[in-house]
Amino acid sequence: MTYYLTISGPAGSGKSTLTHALSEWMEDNELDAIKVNFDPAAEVMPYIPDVDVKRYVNYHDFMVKHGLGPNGALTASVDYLINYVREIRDEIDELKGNYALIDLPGQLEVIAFRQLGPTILKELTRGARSAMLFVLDARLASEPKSAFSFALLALSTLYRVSMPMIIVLNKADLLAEEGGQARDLNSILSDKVYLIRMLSDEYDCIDASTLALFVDADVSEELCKAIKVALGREMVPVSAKLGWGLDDLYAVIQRALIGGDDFLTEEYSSRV
Ligand SMILES: Nc1nc2c(ncn2[C@@H]2O[C@H](COP(=O)(O)OP(=O)(O)O)[C@@H](O)[C@H]2O)c(=O)[nH]1
Ligand SMILES: [Mg+2]
Repeated sequence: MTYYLTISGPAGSGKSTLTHALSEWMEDNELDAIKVNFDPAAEVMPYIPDVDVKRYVNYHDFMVKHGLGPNGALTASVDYLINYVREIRDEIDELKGNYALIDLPGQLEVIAFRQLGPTILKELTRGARSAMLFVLDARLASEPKSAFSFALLALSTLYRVSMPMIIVLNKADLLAEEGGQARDLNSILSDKVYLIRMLSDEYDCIDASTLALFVDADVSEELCKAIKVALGREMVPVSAKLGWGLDDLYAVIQRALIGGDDFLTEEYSSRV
């Protein structure tokens, strides 16, 4: 049984870098990771995909033959994948990996704001245990306004896809002190990253109202409360670039998929 991890988040947050880093971490821990490029427009990737949707759709064709701009062509080519989702799933299943890492397109609206994106993901992961890693740039999440908009993006994605979501705060290296280490990333970041602070139990949403983020201070406070309830889950700081925090991320993935701390997956592992 292959577990599916779909990797989503705003453009440039580090989805592809994380796909690469997590697959290497898994391989080092004797788990087979299948890397799936699910972005028809991806040109350079930090890894060699085992399965690549570019085999099924040609993004440039959509621009040239249909006269679409870059965004329109991406949306159209992802929608078009609905015709091939079975084949893609078969391709992944044939590789019999422990995990399939699905590196989703940078344009979040394809998944979060459209109909077909979530349908495709549902078809792709049908019957398999799956979770979504929602990758955010920790440095951007340090600023209250961006933290609110990230939280709302995560929420609108969560409402679209029916799978557990793990928020990954990437690029922790940019916030760690000079010479900082992977150890204790949480404590390094919890002061600096507003999104972590805001979702912590200690944070009183009345503080959000004093930041006057929205037109009405009460709206900021109520929204903060609602976000805490809806999104109040573990967030994992990592650096995909330096490989920090991946052990912790894997433990959270295990809890989301299996509900336990068991290190190994059920089948296919080269260890069992
Ligand atoms: N400093 C730092 N840069 C990162 C990290 N992860 C990704 N990046 C950089 O962020 C940029 C976007 O990364 P990419 O993986 O292509 O993002 P994607 O669009 O979400 O797939 C690249 O220049 C990466 O090298 C990280 O953990 N730390
Ligand atoms: Mg990418």
